[in-house]
Amino acid sequence: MKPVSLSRFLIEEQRDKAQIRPDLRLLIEVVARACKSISIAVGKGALGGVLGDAGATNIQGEAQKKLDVLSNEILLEANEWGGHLAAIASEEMDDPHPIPHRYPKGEYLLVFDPLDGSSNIDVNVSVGTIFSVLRCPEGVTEPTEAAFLQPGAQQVAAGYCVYGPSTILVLTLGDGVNVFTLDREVGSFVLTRRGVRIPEETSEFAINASNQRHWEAPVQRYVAELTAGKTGPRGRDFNMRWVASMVADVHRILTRGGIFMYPVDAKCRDKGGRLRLLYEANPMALIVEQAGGAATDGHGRLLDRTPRGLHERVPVFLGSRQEVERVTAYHREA
Ligand code: AFP
Repeated sequence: MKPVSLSRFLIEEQRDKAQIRPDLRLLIEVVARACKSISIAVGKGALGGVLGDAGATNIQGEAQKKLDVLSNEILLEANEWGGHLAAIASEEMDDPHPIPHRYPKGEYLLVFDPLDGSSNIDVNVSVGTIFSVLRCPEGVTEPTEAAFLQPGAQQVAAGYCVYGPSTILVLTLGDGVNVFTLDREVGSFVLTRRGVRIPEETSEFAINASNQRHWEAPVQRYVAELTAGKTGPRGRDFNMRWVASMVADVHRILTRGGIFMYPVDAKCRDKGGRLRLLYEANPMALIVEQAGGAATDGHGRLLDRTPRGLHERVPVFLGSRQEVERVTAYHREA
């Protein structure tokens, strides 16, 4: 069968299924093109002169890598002229980025983590871009932070691009999850997996086990049962993976199942968690749910939370439905 390009897929979603509007199709194509540029920059490694620290810190108090700043600029420059956005927000910027007055505005808000997992760049481990699309509230012509503070269930689209052995774009428009692989020779994303489903059951979990002493009781209980293996209450052995790049960990789970956990721990309790709700947890939660998985903050559905700030952090439990439901039940019992 002839390969289906991202452009053709989006046109069919728009024309045949009326699933998306022309402006959203344009937005997704522009973001995908920006991800291609980021993939090229990341792929150059030391030869591109963009490894190492940028010498600045972001609002999260994290040292910015040169590629964090470059990726952010690539996404801003690609998206500000198109006329499909009312504003842009990013992990790397304290406040929303207004669309310059010389360009028309559109009905969507774009929020992203331009380069997630950036502590892995200098050691050549997969990193990625995570993005989320919301509608700008009716009548809001100069969107401020408040315009972005919508529950994740309001997202009209979400996706990530993982820069690994191959560059893979994973996308949901609210009607399932589809996977596109970058054909570097042609320079276009090609549909390589349609209608992804996460296995309900899994024997693989992902957590930063070095924080074990800081975990709350439900997480202590849940992980202890997994590591007890065949002779323990779960009656089978489990395996562990932790890439420390959410995009890579989530992509593995989307591909073969698993549960990803970043609970509140003593180190990040005062901030409410480690991962950011708007541009890490929410887009990943929508993708995981659209693929038949589940995503909670330990107590309730992540997509139901109303964000209290652009950079709000939350606990994250997502992946194979049976496991997420189990660890969430343990929180409720506690
Ligand atoms: P960086 O972008 O600062 O590397 O953080 C990556 C991340 O936000 C997420 O991608 C990982 O799952 C998580 O942090 C890793 O956290 P630990 O470094 O505490 O394991």
